[in-house]
Amino acid sequence: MSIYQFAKSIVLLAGQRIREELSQELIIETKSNPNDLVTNMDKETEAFLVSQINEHYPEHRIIGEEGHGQDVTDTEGYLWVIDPIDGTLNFVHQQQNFAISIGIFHDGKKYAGVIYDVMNDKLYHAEAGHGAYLNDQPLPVLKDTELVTSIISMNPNWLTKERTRDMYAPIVQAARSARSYGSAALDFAYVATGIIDSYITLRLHPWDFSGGMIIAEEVGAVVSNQLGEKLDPLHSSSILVANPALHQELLNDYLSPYRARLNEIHQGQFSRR
Ligand code: 2AM
Ligand code: CA
Ligand code: CA
Ligand code: CA
Repeated sequence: MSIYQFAKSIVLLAGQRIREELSQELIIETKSNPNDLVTNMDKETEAFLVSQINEHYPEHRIIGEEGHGQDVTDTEGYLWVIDPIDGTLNFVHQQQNFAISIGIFHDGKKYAGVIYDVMNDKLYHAEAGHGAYLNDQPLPVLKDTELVTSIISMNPNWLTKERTRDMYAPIVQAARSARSYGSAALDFAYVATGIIDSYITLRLHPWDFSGGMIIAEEVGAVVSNQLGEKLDPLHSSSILVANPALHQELLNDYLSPYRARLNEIHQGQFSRR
């Protein structure tokens, strides 16, 4: 079995475990603030994935949101970047609209991405250079769109903050419409399938974007930070993902006037809440 096949198989197993345990009462704790939740299922799912990887590929290294991986500071060899439950708030409040996300890199290069929409049993996956799939269906390359006919995804929180309102309100205003799904991984998957045309957010961690970046780029999406720079699996970043024409329009017409502020935000002087 290839590493790619193995990754898909353990994600499907992890999803099955989550579905089976959904009726059991969750243990919910807070992390950085009262709205930043983690449950026993986040931790158990990450522990399961990490133990499976360790057992089959002891030399591979792992970064996981819940800390079951290692402290990784370089990208040598195989690197797994794991979010056991992306969309924990959706998981807790809705028992749906959450995903397992994995991005795998080899010597710093993209190798494979897997995103599993657990409750809808939809597996988005891609091996770099070999196209992206939803379950067994190949995903077509994205068509270019203009903002006026595009649906974008953005968390409305960004429109309530003084520091970001003037940057993002014109985008929402000019777009055909805006959505907010509450799972970064699913946002990437929705761009990859053309359900939305762009996903724009100010701060994601490597486990939020790694799987999605690899899948979205396979269908021709442009994935960068909001300064147009490449993402790196070891660092948190702002995110702009869209089909090529829309990516360029958003970058040139809407975000580049705010380069100075975005640079400041990138240097970590802005906290999300
Ligand atoms: P999580 O559910 O794995 O924590 C919700 O808008 C999206 O942003 C989810 O993908 C969520 O991932 C992520 N997210 C939640 N809190 C965040 C934070 N403080 N910084 C960055 N990303 C966050
Ligand atoms: Ca979290
Ligand atoms: Ca996440
Ligand atoms: Ca998570």
